[in-house]
Amino acid sequence: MHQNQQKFAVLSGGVGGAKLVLGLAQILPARNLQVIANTGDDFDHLGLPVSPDIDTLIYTLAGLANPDTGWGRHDESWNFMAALSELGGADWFRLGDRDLAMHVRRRDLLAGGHSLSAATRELARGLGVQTAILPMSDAPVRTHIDTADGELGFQDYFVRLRAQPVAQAIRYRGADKANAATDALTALQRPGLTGIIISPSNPWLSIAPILAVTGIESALSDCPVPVTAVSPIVAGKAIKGPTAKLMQELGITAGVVGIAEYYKNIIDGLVIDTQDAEHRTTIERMGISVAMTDTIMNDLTDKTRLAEFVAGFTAELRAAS
Ligand code: FO1
Repeated sequence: MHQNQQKFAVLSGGVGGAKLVLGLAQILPARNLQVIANTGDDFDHLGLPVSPDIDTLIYTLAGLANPDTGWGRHDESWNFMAALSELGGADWFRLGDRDLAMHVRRRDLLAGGHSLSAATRELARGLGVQTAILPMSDAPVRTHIDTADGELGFQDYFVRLRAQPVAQAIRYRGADKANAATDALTALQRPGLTGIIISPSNPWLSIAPILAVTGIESALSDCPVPVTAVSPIVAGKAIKGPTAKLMQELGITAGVVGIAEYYKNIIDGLVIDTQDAEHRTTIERMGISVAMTDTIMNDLTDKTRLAEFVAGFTAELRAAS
C-alpha cells in the first residue's frame, strides 16, 4: 500500500519517542498519523499544569524543540527563572520564558472547563501542529518512584533529585481509575488503520503508564491490525543517563531481549538495531516478528528513514495477517 494511504496510531512518551513521531510526520499526511501521548510525567508546579511529554511532541512537531535537551524550546530566554530564583522560588525545574506561556495557557484552558485532550488540541493548533496529539487519558495519571527515601513524583525524582535515590518500584498512580481518553481510544479503533506503532520510548517510564490506563491495553489486544514496537535500547545501552540506572535498580534486564519480554503479549513486531542481530532468534522464539535496521536517530534524515522502515515493516505484517 502506498505510504500516503497508510494510517498509523502511535504511542509515544519522552524525547526518544518524539523523534520517531517527527520522522513519521515527514512521510504521512497529518490526517493519517495520530499520536497517543504519555501523561504520567505530568505534574503541578508553581500552580501550573506541566505536561512534559505532550509538550515535547508539540514542540518537536512544530520545529521548536530544543535539539540538545529534547524538551522545552530552542528559542528560549530565562528571565522568569532568574527572577524567581532571586525571590527564593523553586528553580530546579527549568521553565523558559516562552515555555511558561504554554503552561499558563494550559491552565487557562483547563480552568475554563476544557479537557486535557481539548486543551492539547488548542495548544498544538496554536503552534501550527497538524498531527493529532492525544493524551492517553483526561484523568490524572502520575508516575511515581518508590525509593528508600519514600515515594517520589516523577519530576521530583528525575529532575530535582537527579535520579540519585535508589529506585525500588515504579507506580502509575491513578491509572486504574483513569479511563482512556475518547480520542485516544478512537485512534486505536480507527477503521482502515495499517497498524499501531510503539515509539522508541522507555517502556517502563513512558509506555507502561499508557498501557496502565483502563481500556488502552485491551484496545491494543482487540485491534485487528499489527502492533509494532521500536526498541529504544541498542546493544544494552543508548538510553542516556539516569534511565539506565533506574532499569538496573529495578532489576529489569536492559537490552532488546528485556524489551521483547516486556512487550511480548502486546506486539506482533519488534524493530531492533542491526547491532543486536545476535538476539533476533531469541525474540522470534517469543512469537514476535523481528526487523533490523540502523535505529539510531541523529538527524531528520535518520528519523525519516527509520519511520519509512517501521511503516513498511508494519504494512508487511498487516498484509501477511
Ligand atoms: N528535564 C530536566 O532534566 N530538567 C529540567 O529542568 C526540565 C524542565 C522541563 C520543563 C518543561 C518540560 O516540558 C520538560 C522539562 N524537562 C526537564 C523534561 C522532563 O523532565 C520530562 O519529563 C523528561 O524529558 C522525561 O520525559
